[in-house]
Amino acid sequence: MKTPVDRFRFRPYQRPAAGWGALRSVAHAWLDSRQPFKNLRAMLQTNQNGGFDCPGCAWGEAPKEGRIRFCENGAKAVNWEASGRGVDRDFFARHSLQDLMAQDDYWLEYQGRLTEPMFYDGEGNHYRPISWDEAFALVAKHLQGLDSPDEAAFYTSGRASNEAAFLYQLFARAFGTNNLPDCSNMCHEASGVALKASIGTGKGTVTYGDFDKAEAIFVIGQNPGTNHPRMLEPLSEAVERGARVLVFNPLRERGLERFQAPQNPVQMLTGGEVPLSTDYFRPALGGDMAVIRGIAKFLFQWQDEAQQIGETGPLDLDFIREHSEGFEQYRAVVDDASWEEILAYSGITKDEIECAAHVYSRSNATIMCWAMGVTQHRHSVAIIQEITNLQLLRGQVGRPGAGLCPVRGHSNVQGDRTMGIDDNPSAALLDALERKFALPMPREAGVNVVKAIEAMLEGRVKVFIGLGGNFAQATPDSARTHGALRKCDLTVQISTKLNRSHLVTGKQALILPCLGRTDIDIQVGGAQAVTVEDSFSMVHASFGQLKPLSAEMRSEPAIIAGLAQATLGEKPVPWVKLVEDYRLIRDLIADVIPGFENFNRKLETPGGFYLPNSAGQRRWKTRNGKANFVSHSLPAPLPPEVLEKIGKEGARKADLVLQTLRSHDQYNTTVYGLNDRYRGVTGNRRVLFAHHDDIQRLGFTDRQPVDIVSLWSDDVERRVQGFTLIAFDIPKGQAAAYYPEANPLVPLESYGIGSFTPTSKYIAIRLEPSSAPQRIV
Ligand SMILES: Nc1nc2c(c(=O)[nH]1)N[C@H]1C(S)=C(S)[C@@H](COP(=O)(O)OP(=O)(O)OC[C@H]3O[C@@H](n4cnc5c(=O)[nH]c(N)nc54)[C@H](O)[C@@H]3O)O[C@H]1N2
Ligand SMILES: Nc1nc2c(c(=O)[nH]1)N[C@H]1C(S)=C(S)[C@@H](COP(=O)(O)OP(=O)(O)OC[C@H]3O[C@@H](n4cnc5c(=O)[nH]c(N)nc54)[C@H](O)[C@@H]3O)O[C@H]1N2
Ligand SMILES: [Mo]
Repeated sequence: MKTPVDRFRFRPYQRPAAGWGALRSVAHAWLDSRQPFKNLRAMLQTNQNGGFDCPGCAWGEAPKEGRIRFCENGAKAVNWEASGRGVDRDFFARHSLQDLMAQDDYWLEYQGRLTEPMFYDGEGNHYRPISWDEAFALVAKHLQGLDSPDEAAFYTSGRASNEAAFLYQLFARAFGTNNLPDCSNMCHEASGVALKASIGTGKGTVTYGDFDKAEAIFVIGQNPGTNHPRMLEPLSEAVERGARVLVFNPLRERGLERFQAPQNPVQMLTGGEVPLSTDYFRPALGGDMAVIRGIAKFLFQWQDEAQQIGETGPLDLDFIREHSEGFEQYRAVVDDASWEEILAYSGITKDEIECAAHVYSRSNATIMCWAMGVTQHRHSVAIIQEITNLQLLRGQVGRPGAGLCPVRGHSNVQGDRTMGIDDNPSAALLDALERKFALPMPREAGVNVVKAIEAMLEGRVKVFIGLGGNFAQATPDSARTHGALRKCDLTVQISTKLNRSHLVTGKQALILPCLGRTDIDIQVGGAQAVTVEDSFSMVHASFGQLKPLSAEMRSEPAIIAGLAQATLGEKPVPWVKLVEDYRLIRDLIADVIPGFENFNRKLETPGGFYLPNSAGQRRWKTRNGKANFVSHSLPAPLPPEVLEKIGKEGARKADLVLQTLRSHDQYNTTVYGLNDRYRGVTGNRRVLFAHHDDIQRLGFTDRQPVDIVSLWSDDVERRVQGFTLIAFDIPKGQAAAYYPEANPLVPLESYGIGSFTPTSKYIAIRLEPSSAPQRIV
């Protein structure tokens, strides 16, 4: 089946974000789903009480009634999931694993929903059908045959519901391991690590309502126009009411500049548009910490000046005295950092930093938001703690309209962590599980994503189970990761759609097709709801609306229960019985997870309930009971491993530093199409954005196909071939390419200090003339 593809074109985009372009794209997604009318009815139930939670991003919704609550990319996510196309036994009989491997990621998912369990037995080249009971028995046999429970890894992608996640972690731990790597390890892990040490919670401290009250909003390293389009409304409303919205992003992202609200008929018909930001700063990759330190330097300077003339300065000294620790030390590291250093690393000018510092020092309610531009660096934990330090200087945590806001990715990634999907769980969680289930829990930390890949490579992990996601493509260093998966005895993927993780198999492999968020989920006890938690810690129910494409699909909780029962019997819970009515699972959650007492009753409140945030109430659950200024010295941009490589090979330096990012037509490794509307690209994802002067300096020309090679101290060659250069409005020295096409370039060992998150936004590269067979573009 062919995928619809436009011809390659690059033409800078002039129109506002959203607007008619978004409506056209929604219409296309509907029509291409093969069941437009069914899906239209379902769409109107997106994010409504009694409807389903959008399977797109984790942004929350305003508690306002009667509005359409989906965006262009939410509509794409829904229509993609609710496809009328199916992948069944005939499909796998027609296509060998090799055939499928030769297809791109777009083609694979485009084939439609997985409709029946399939088994690859290691012989031949085809998956063949298998019954659910046989599949469960096969997994049980493999798990029971391991020398240690730590030879299995249980991966989770952030779409899994709270109910599925809770059962899954209980299964892994009752089996005997904390090997629970998850997509969060590649995403907001650094936010959790940094914030826990600084303010005693791994979550953001703001609620949706705070956006209405903020006087300034910082948007750092985030592209909401594509990845959190429902955030454009509060941003544009903030600008309209006179708040300052400061953007820090090396790229001029259209979704951070101008907006036309599709829900606003006047704007749509008159061509009206509103700004999304008031100030736009374009830092160096990884330069945000230097920017923030520069702002802090100005604040200290102004504080001193104010005190000399007996006035109050910008610092909130009462807050600092009453609530914090580490202030003096922080002041010392800021004093120590020279302006030369700050300006060299930040990539913006002193005047720009002063401008941001002025806005910040005058705003009495500042929210700081960030996403992958901040979390996917070697020094992400330090950057986030620097952002936190700045907020503490003015007491901007735990007051209305202010706070820290890591904007999460997958729609339930935050909930999954709350439910205990954590390779490094707290003692409190393990104690609570032990109390409730009268079963000793494994106490040793398990493997995260990077460590799981290392363990597979070394033969220490032999069985891989994926609850959703696309481990083979989402992870770094693709060639090595694929090798790691292939070394496993068994790989099991619980999935909605075909992807490369089904093709890069262990010696044996299973595909277990599951229901998605949009599907009606009928169990013995009737139609079931699941629950999710958004970025603002609101927990609410989600009801599927559409009849599943095949009766052979099972819900995620039912699949996990089947696997667990086959492996463990009824230890420590009657797994299969629990799935008859998910309220039984929620009763267990209520007894184990803080904040979920009376879970089933609380869910009856329209809009769900809020999980209180200790830091948001100025209670600091840190080791010393205080909010901590955590001091780091400014990190040099290039990591030692890259410097070592450059040193080894003489004078030639890294040509550019590359970030990998999302196009407007993808959901992580799910590619909806080959266009990136706001960046002006049509029909091609294998492109490399670079500055015109850099392209010339390096001896290439615009539109020339090139190979990209990344630099690291080991002798592994990491190369991707045949990327088309595009002269783009990007700071000199930087380059950008799409994820997952560029993932082979990210060295497995290049990860964040303390977070183990691959440095997907900072890869030193060199360019070479293309070695790929020439393609006409
Ligand atoms: N439609 C859609 N929605 C999604 C997703 C999707 O793929 N598609 N993915 C979901 C997931 S899992 C996540 S985690 C989020 C991701 O949401 P984002 O974090 O917005 O995703 P990215 O495309 O990785 O964008 C990173 C942005 O950071 C900027 N950036 C890169 N490096 C730096 C830096 O060093 N400093 C600064 N200041 N900026 C930098 C880039 O220019 C880019 O604008 O979105 C979620 N929502
Ligand atoms: N280079 C680079 N790499 C990155 C990133 C980057 O910015 N750059 N971003 C990282 C980030 S932030 C993240 S979160 C990870 C994402 O990593 P993952 O979460 O592992 O990947 P996804 O692409 O979201 O997974 C898509 C697959 O999930 C399955 N799926 C979809 N819906 C459901 C469902 O409801 N249930 C189940 N069981 N399966 C479902 C489908 O089969 C689909 O093919 O990637 C990371 N990798
Ligand atoms: Mo993410």
